[in-house]
Amino acid sequence: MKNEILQLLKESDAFVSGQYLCEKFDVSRTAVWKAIKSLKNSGYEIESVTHKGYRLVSSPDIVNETEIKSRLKTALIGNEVIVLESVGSTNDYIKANAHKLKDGTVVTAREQTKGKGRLGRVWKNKKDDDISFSFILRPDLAPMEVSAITPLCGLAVAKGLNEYFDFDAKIKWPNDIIVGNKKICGMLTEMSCEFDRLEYLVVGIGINVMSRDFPEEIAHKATSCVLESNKEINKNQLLAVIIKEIENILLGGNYRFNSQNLEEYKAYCATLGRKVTFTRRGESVEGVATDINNDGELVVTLPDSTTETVFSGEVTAQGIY
Ligand code: BT5
Repeated sequence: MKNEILQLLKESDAFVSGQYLCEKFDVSRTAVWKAIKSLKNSGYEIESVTHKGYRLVSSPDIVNETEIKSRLKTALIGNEVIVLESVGSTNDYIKANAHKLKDGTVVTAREQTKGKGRLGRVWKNKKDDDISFSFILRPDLAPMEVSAITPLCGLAVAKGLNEYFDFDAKIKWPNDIIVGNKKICGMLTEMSCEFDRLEYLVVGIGINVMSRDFPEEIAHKATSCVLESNKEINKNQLLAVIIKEIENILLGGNYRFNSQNLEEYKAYCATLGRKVTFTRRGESVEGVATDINNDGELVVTLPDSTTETVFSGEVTAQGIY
């Protein structure tokens, strides 16, 4: 009911009477008052005047189910939106509740207390400053057929950020989004499989939005939307723009690269053309990143002109953190 009341207040410039809200939702005055109190606690400024009712004065920029859903026009991703006050990790929440979550459900949280990076690393974020969200998908595909999911989502996030802001986000292969050579977004894809059948995928995306400073160990390589753009930011709007891009690219191409989005990915990929170092059988190898193949793998040309395909693991690109 809280979200429905919020929606009504948003749609009305005038006061909405307490009596009207009680009748509309068939609840007591106390229940309405509690919902209003909870909205106020979430940062909504609501004026209440005896005999007149309630009026929304201003909304905080926090993730909110109603505000996200009202801006989403997607067919699958975001059909259900769950907003949590605080959670360890939105990826872990989806995995723990996968059995009862519908295909396409988006889970976001005002705060993650145990945000995860890849390979056991930590993803740092601050309450209400950043966007952390995950979604679950159950495509009827084999695990091998979704190998390009993370780079495809990377392309979508970079495109979404560039559509919303006036900056030039690029992709650091395979899936960091960077602006001016600093990381603005990280992604973590997890999946559950039975033999060769994919049960579900969870894609988790963390975007630095309002953070102006970072913990010392990442301060040299992290940036945020507010540091890179003067544009006024509405997190719910930004999230909707990004989800729309993800759906277009993933569902439009059936989870694969096609010639069009592969060309786009290459144009967005800041790693291409740079000297790179990667590890092969425990040994450090240097070369130049020259191409991306249809599976989203990085093709590196070595000094002897042979090529090597790098499909996972760590690649250090000269000039980017
Ligand atoms: C990632 O891993 O970049 C994946 C991050 C995924 C976060 C999302 S948020 C929603 C969902 N729920 C989760 O629990 N996770 C996902 P990786 O490529 O391994 O990079 C991790 C490294 O990035 C860390 O070791 C730090 O060096 C750096 N890092 C941590 N927090 C950062 C931040 N806020 N901005 C930039 N760099 C950061």
